[in-house]
Amino acid sequence: MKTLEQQYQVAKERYAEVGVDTDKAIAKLKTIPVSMHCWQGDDVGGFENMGSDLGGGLAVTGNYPGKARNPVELKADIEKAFSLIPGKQRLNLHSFYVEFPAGKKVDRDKLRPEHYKSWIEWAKSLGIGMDFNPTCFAHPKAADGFTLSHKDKSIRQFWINHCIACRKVGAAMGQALGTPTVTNIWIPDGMKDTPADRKGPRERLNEALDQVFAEKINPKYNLDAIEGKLFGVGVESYTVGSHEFYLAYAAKKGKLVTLDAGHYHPTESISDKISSVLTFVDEILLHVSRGVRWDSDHVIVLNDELIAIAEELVRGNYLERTHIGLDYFDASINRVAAWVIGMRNMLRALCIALLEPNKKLAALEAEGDFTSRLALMEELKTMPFSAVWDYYCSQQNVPVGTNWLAEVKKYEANVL
Ligand code: RNT
Ligand code: ZN
Repeated sequence: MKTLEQQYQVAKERYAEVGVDTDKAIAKLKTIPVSMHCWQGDDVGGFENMGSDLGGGLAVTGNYPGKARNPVELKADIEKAFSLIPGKQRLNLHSFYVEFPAGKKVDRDKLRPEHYKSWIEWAKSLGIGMDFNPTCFAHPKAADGFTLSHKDKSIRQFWINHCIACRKVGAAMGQALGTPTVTNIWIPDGMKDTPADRKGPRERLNEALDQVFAEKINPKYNLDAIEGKLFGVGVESYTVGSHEFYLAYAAKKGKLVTLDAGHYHPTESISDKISSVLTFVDEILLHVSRGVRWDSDHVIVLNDELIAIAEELVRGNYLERTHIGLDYFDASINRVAAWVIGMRNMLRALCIALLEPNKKLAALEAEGDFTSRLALMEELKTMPFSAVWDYYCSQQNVPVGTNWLAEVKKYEANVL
């Protein structure tokens, strides 16, 4: 049996034949952070204990034992996952994972950076950046399904204030950690059945966003992203914050557009949207997810679409303008494993994309030699990228192959 190093050398030669430098690909891969979503760890529960349903068209299914019940458990689970993922990643936190000092609970419109002190210190100790999200669901004031576009001015104002508070928290995180926090706004607002007035809520949302973003924040600390959606369970007929709505808003007002892989018609893919959107906005946030028949938020697998997303980022030289985050929640399998599988798949897809001789492919295309382009693209699918990936994992001191699974099983038995 050849050692990993020997297998890597063979792969390196094969890739060199098609003009790809595997060392360079690995060096680049090391620099791409993926933001891991905290909410896979406890089924989008949060720590406020409001007793409110998740709502907002979000649904988590499964009852696998061992979900994190408090910040200590969640942090430990996240650290376990990180220890099995190569490279340095980020953590994406939702605001309702707040930690209040005993007896000092405040509502979401009054959140302050100090409420996230423990998360920030923890991230600092790990040397990672953080991203952030207002939580405009699972709250009594979101119970009727409307937030920033609510017809009641006082409820609308509550959510505006929540989003303003979250931008400030994001800025504090970004400043403390020395890397900008992307604060992403997603709201559930929409209708189950055909609305008579599509315009009113959208006009209110436009005005609300202007208020949310009124204060300028240094982009070194905080970046604002807005996430559209086609529909959700219970909001099948109309979503106020649609893709077009936010795309137009972001292009006009200089915000980041969030592309969630589950938020479009099932036959649409976000890989094709990246170059369109980045022609008009400076930066994007990705919520890499996997919808099965609907926006079901399955764990991402290494399928054609995931690879296509990574390829687009590499081919278009978009990595510096793209913040990659994951967004899924599966409660039917071990939650730490769900993170590890998805994160490793995202990174593996990036590894494959970095091993593509894209200059060569583009040259063939420019010459009009589509025959050779197809032939080479097909050949690439069975090139030995796994030897490069395994070698990278060993270099990063994380388990190679499925060896990480034994670690998770041990953790499940002893801790979860
Ligand atoms: C919902 C959006 C949103 C959420 C998270 C929890 O459809 O995708 O990003 O999944 O905020
Ligand atoms: Zn999302």
